[in-house]
Amino acid sequence: MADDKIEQAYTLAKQSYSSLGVDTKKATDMLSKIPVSIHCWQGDDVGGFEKVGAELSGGGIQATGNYPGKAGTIDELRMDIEKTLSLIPGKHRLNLHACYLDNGGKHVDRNEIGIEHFQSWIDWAKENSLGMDFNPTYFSHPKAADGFTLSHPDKGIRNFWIEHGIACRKIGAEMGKQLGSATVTNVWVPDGYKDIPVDRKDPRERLTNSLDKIFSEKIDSKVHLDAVESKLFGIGAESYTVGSHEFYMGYAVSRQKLLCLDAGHFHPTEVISDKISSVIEFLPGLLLHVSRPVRWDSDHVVILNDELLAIAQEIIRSGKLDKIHIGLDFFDASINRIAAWTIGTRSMIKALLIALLEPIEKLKKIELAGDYTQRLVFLEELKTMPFSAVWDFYCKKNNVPVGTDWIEQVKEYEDNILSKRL
Ligand code: RNT
Ligand code: ZN
Repeated sequence: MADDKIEQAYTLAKQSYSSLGVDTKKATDMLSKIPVSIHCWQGDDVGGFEKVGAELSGGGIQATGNYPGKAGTIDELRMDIEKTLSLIPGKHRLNLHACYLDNGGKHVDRNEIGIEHFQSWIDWAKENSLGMDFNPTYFSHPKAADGFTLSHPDKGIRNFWIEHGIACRKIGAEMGKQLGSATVTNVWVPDGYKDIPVDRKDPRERLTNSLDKIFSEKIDSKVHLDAVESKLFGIGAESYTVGSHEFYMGYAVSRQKLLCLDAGHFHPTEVISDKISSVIEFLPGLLLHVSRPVRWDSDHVVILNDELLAIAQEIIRSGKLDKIHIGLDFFDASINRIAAWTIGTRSMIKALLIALLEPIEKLKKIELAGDYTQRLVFLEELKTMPFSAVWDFYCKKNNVPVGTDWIEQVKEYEDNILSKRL
């Protein structure tokens, strides 16, 4: 789109918003300060770089599709992320899984990882002005093959995974320290039963004990934050998940950990947008795994749908931005992976912008006055306000492509680079 058209459209939009009492400049200034934690695992279908036997992700999560060109090495993944970042406005974060370690070609087991295996990621993140978040990897491993990790009945296996958790916190803390911004290290375990269990209690007790051991060392919250992620079910764990929502609600509140709400980890009609304000008062913070479930925890690419907008509105309207960490969690292997990242991340940022462009105080006043007729009028009207002109202007100002212009660049990258990968 021509530059002057973008400016003209923005000037008109600015006036429309101003008549509602909304300052577009203030909104975009705020937007530029909200980082989105971009997950590394969209780039290679949750494969990682351990290369033990190149197992699939397992643990009840599954990337489907075989679009060519997935990153097969750390260099390729970094290159793909750099390309993606060049198409996304603002400064963001990289969310890395432990299985993406840089082991220099020598196998290192999960309980033996150290900062040395992630130093090249930290250096790279620094060069790219990225903060980093981290995740222990409790899947794709022989010791996770029977579906249990931290709640495993075998003490030896449990200890192995506890050691992994402890190692990951140390790594996360060092990341946060070096990058000058607290790393959120998020624990998700796939533990559960395919069929109806007899004992639902003992595995939960074991999980509690394992987590307590992992978290026993106190780490400065300026460099590191712990999060725990619940789930409803997984493939092969349909009947019982040890780390259910209620389990982690209780755990996070009692231990004052961040609770991670993944949009795909609840019953199909349940939404995380309504949970944000329900839990935030009782927690030191929240981590969101913004995802898109389609009939199940399918991890489709995030798009600008009603729930994404509702999530963004809750983040902004609640005024709790400082306590909410926004992470993405999707992995679609059936489309170009750089496009997947770009679509999902741009949609997240766009949703935040739309939420920032609401006359929140005015809407709250109308609601408090009991004028639900006007409330509905305004909420309906806001849906067709010219936010796209503000978005285009924001992209241009941040030197990233406007509109669909970015797809040409992705095509070119696919032709020159992705298509040549084995
Ligand atoms: C799995 C969880 C978890 C993973 C990542 C890869 O259901 O959502 O967050 O997607 O750790
Ligand atoms: Zn998740």
